[in-house]
Amino acid sequence: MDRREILAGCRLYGIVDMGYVSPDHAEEAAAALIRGGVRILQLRAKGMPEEDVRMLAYRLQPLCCEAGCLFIVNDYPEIAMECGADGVHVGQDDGALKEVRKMIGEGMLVGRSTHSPEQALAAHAEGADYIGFGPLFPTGTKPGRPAIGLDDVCRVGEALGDYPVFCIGGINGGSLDRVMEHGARRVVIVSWLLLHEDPAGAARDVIQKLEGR
Ligand code: TZP
Ligand code: MG
Repeated sequence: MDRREILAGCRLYGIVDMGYVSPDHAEEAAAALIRGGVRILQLRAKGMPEEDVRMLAYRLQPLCCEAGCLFIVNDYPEIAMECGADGVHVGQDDGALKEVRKMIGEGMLVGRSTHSPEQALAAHAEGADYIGFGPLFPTGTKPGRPAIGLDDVCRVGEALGDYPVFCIGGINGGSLDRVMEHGARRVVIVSWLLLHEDPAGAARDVIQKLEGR
């Protein structure tokens, strides 16, 4: 299946965030999320030396590929291209999307973090394949980034139609219903899944809820 077709069907976006996972357990964390039904998975390794990120990317890419799960590398378009990832994820401070697209080409996916409706619409207009929208709630995974709350979720969803908007930030089994009540159809959940005693089961439950709407 085409990358963008797989992306269109993704409701839960998983992240192997190296702030929560020891390098020895990266595959295990990825495999659990994939077992739970995650079909888009990002490697996020803030503060790690580039060489270590590259090594992890080379380890996770085949695992995702075999499972039919899109593999996205945070911050490093070059590593994403080298290891055969499906795409790259960049933040607001990572330069113009046009430049990233020029580097990776049309076939690979590019995602952008957005923190306001204006940024969300801009990323869409600039050709991001999907956006993260948040943090909805305060989160230790992205410290110092103010929560934007739930009020704009519906507005962004309505403005962008079927375009993949993944709500992110502080979402867990307890807050998911409220996030969905505000119109979210897709979410990224990081720490709650990675620290869960049964990440696969928890991911499965989340996907079931999201697909039920
Ligand atoms: N961007 C906005 S919030 C966030 C990122 C990467 C972290 C989300 O992590 P968690 O643990 O699900 O709150
Ligand atoms: Mg970045």
